[in-house]
Amino acid sequence: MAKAVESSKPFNEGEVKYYKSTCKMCVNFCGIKVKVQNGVIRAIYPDEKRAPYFNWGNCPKGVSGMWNTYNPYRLKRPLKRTNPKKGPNEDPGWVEISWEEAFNIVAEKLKQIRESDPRKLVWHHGHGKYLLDDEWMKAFTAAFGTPNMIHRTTTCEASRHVADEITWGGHGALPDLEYCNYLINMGGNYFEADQWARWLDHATIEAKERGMKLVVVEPRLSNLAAKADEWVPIRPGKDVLFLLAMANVLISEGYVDRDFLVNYTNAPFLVGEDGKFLRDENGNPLVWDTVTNSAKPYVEGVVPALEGEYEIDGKKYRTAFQVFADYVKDITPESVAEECGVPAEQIRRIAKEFGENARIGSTIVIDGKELRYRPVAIYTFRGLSAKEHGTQNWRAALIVMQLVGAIDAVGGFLLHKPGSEKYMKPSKCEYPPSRIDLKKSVFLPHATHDVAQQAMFSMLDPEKYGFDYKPEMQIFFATNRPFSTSNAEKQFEALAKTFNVVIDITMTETAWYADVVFPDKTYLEAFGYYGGRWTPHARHHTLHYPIVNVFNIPYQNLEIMFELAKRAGFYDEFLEKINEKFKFKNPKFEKGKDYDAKAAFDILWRNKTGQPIEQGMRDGFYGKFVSVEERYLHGAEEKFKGPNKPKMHLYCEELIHSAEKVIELMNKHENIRKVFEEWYETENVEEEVKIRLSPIPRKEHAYPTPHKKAKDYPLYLITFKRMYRNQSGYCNVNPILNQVSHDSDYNDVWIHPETARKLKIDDGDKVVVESRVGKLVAIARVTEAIRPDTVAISYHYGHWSPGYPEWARKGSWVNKILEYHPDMVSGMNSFNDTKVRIYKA
Ligand SMILES: Nc1nc2c(c(=O)[nH]1)N[C@H]1C(S)=C(S)[C@@H](COP(=O)(O)OP(=O)(O)OC[C@H]3O[C@@H](n4cnc5c(=O)[nH]c(N)nc54)[C@H](O)[C@@H]3O)O[C@H]1N2
Ligand SMILES: Nc1nc2c(c(=O)[nH]1)N[C@H]1C(S)=C(S)[C@@H](COP(=O)(O)OP(=O)(O)OC[C@H]3O[C@@H](n4cnc5c(=O)[nH]c(N)nc54)[C@H](O)[C@@H]3O)O[C@H]1N2
Ligand code: SF4
Ligand SMILES: [Mo]
Repeated sequence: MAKAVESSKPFNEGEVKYYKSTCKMCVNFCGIKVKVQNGVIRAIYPDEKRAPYFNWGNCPKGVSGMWNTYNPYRLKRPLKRTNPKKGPNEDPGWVEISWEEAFNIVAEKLKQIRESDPRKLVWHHGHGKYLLDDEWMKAFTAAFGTPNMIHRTTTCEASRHVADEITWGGHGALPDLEYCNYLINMGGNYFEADQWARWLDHATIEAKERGMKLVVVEPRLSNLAAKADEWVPIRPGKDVLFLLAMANVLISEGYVDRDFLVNYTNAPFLVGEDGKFLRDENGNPLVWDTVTNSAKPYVEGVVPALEGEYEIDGKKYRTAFQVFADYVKDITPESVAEECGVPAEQIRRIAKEFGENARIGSTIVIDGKELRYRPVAIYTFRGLSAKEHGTQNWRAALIVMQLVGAIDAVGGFLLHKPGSEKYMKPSKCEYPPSRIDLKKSVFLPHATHDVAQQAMFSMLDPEKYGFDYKPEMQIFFATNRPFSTSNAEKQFEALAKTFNVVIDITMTETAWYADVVFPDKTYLEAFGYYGGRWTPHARHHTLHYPIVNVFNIPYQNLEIMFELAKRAGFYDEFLEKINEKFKFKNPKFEKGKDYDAKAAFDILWRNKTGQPIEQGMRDGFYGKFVSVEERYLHGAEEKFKGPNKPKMHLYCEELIHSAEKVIELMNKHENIRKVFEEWYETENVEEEVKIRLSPIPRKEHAYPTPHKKAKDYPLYLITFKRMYRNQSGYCNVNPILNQVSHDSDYNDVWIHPETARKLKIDDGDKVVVESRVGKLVAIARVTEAIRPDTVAISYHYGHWSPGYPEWARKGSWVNKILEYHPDMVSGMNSFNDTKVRIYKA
């Protein structure tokens, strides 16, 4: 192991020092206090100074994070492949090379590609975004000249973001837990995962102690569901039916915030029979003015009608609200109960409780300001979004919250930076696609986030998607991408065809396919920045910096990028792009000058916080609390309220325009239709496009492709994360986390006792779980914490890279049996839609 350990004095002698820093074992960016003695990290504690901003404690990953840094299986020196053949069973024939040689090999390749066609470089990062902030990578790829920089968002939660963006022009929102009285959580798994977990955990418990009711709607009894007042074990994928039925009850029982819908949303806009808005000659959408009884733009003096049908120039128009109300009129709780697997009375009661608790019309005075008070919210993370119809699922929840006016009200659902109209327009439906991930192309028209899983599929057959180029080189920075997607084995085939560079801390499966591997420093050894997690009451920036350097690694990630840019001849362009992307004002990067990580992060920290880097290295963060004004009056209130303002989208008309464009292009280019036929296993593609790009969520969105097509596979498969593991890599080589959480060669598969009995499976039996794309072995865990028609297997396990020690290669790789049917709106990868059968191994 490390020299530092061998030469250290006895464990508890010597001066003790504490360093305030930021944990990057996951994406919560918690405050930590690192205890160092004799130059060795002895313990990690939560930082009490960070508690008012975010985390009160740390999770098991956080407190054992040093075991990842003091890990003998880390990458320590650059490696070069000597066997050109790539495969899971091919020995790469690694040889250790000098940093000098590694930089030169990679820079040479970069130079070649930049001269021939820079688009042939594809850059991927995952956790790398959060180690550094992705503007650095955007600058690197822009300076190089490739459009192909791909973050992981569609393998994460992109459809939730896109639903937010097309509805309110921004993404990221939180329940206002300090005031909320009724929270419905639809599969947000924040006692095991989630990106805001270390705030949501204590904020939820405090809210519950204050009397908030918590209802968890989820097929699996998550750790959060176990703490809820009510667990509603819904059938996977049917949440959209539950939500539409809630809307039915809210409307029929009169729990409708008419003032909110008229003044903040496009609910009063007039919709024609083609589904499009009636507009004036300037393109302004029209409402029915009840003062003059005529169609007008919503300007001063106009009082729009919320509901109704109107005849204008011989044509019929209904308000958008009326279109939605008519659609859900027959979607009663009784009509969806069986499909949801939830009794009608329960759906009806929850809807009424939600409506009642919303206190429509009420206000509250805080700090002398009278504010809208609607203390109800719906929350999710990947529960509603990690699916083929993820965007429409979350749209349904956003509509329910609009109906009762809970958006941006005290106790309701608080938006983060709403109102960007660029998101609320029809897509340009680019064809041929410029980016290898098909982002914003005709295939995935509203994919405003990077389509992580698609790049490999595109590379396997570029002509199919209309590309006129074929990538030749891929760089992976802190991501084990192909391992974490659907149909994961297939993903690796594309990796065998390109020149690959991996910057990581362990020999991941992706690294196993590399030509050159660069070791990286960990978050306890390197500088790193990320804008911290906002909460309703605070904002903060987070920093980490070198505390130790266990293997004396000379460069960290950003420095590797600087070095490559220098040697490949685009260093000055890189620096210029950094200034541009970050919008640096003072200080800025200067052309021709050398920067190490400290100097670079000093520039960043000063621009972000106005403080020198020494402040960040003392506190690990820089934060401020927000005023009541900022918290409640700068969001929806400022952007959408009243006449002459853009409106929040109850009705996403833009999707109809996008659908028209998709169909037009599809009729010109046969290959587009072919791709849709393959993705969605249908010949009626036109109808399918219209349903997927529908302006309001529909019943059809409860039926992802495998639910319709995998007839011989009776059980729903869902996946989830575990508290002791992070993502696809590096907790498996943390001996504490590995042993504590998992000492079996296989994952558990959760099976309900009734199902187990029928299948003659006992607790602890070895079983085969088989889908249409693959099978795996798992251990039956017979439990009432799952629905009888559903089984659940966790992510994170089943590593097979021979670069990991044997004990780190345990568990079952669930991703290899997940089917791939992307969400047409957002490009989201499908994680929770697969159907399986199970039998004894
Ligand atoms: N079945 C199933 N699949 C899932 C999920 C699920 O819940 N179920 N979750 C999905 C989600 S939400 C996501 S975001 C994706 C994530 O999937 P990935 O893209 O695979 O995960 P990342 O977090 O991006 O990458 C983690 C990588 O960063 C490396 N790393 C860690 N620290 C450092 C460092 O300091 N420097 C460098 N260079 N490397 C470092 C790790 O070793 C590891 O290889 O997986 C998705 N896949
Ligand atoms: N410990 C740990 N924490 C992490 C991470 C990690 O890897 N490990 N990763 C981080 C990242 S990148 C992310 S994106 C977040 C993800 O955080 P979450 O989204 O909160 O966690 P997941 O476990 O991915 O969420 C899937 C949840 O959806 C439920 N679910 C599945 N199908 C359905 C359905 O049809 N309906 C409903 N209602 N629920 C369903 C599952 O039971 C599961 O609890 O976690 C972050 N935090
Ligand atoms: S929740 Fe994430 S950031 Fe916080 S301590 Fe745990 S691993 Fe670290
Ligand atoms: Mo994620």
